[in-house]
Amino acid sequence: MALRTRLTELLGIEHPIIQGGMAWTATAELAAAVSNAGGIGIIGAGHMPTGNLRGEIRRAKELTDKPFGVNLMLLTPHIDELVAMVIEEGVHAVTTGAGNPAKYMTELKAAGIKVLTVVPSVALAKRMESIGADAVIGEGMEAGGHIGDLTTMVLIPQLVDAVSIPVVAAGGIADGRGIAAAFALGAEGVQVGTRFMCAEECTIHPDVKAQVIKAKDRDTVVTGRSTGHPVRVLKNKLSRQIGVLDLENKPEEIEALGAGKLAAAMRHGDVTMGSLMAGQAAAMVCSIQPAAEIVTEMLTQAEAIMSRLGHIPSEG
Ligand code: TUI
Repeated sequence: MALRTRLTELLGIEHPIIQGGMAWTATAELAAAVSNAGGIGIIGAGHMPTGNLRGEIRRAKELTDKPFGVNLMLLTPHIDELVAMVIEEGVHAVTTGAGNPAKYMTELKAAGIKVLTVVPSVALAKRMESIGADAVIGEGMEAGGHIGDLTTMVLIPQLVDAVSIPVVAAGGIADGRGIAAAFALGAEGVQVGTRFMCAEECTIHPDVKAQVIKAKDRDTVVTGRSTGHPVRVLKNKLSRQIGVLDLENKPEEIEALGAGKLAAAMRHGDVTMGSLMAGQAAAMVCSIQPAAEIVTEMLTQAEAIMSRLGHIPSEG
């Protein structure tokens, strides 16, 4: 059985699973592995310099013939240059995060790139639909990294009611139960981040993968609210220090303390003073597996649940 939706149609993919474009985490290797497994892999640009991202895109092209995409993190200062380069290189899809991509929509669409924007609210979803987004990814606050303030359970049905373009659910989805739940809410696909951190092909430091696997239900915390950019991370010494600065309302000190800390964790394995961005679903990640196995396992479980519930989405 195949879960075919307007999202699989839009992206030309087999399964309605988008791999979250996590900065310093979702490299060409992970993206290509997810695309080869029939979902769509997304390279996370984060604050990456233009030349590095170009290199990642070219490597992904060598590793897969399937559609893949790039996540553009709109807070990065050289975003204009990144957009121009992504258009020049040509990718199938762009997901955007941490801001409003209105400025870039026309040029991305004109280049034939599918644009899926992460939205934390109904208002932004409507605006994105009105300027031509191909789909919206509703991300609940269960997610890791930079988050909005609504939960997935509450955000997704409201988005489905508010827009006509496909809605993808993100935040807290790490197994087939999450996929089935997202479909029950009206989503036509899911975005999965944290579980793919523990894919074999994910190039983050093994000590970070170990922290994700070890995590229990209450092991993440939202820090940096006073900066206006709240971020969910696994609790550690850094998150405790930022928590104190948050209480003291010292956003500049938080920005200074946080600088470079995502790379420190993901690349160098600093699990004490690095920024361990991960979602609440870390508690549901139990092992390191090949990306293809993660995709198959999630889909098999989702399909079993959906047929048990008597809801089998029709083909096409
Ligand atoms: O972007 C993410 N997650 C991220 S980005 C990131 S790198 C970073 N590091 C430190 C501080 C900030 C970012 C780590 N994780 N997820 C998608 C997402 N987008 N979540 C929330 C939003 C969002 C928020 C506001 C999207 C649009 C938005 O619009 C505001 C507006 O301008 O209307």
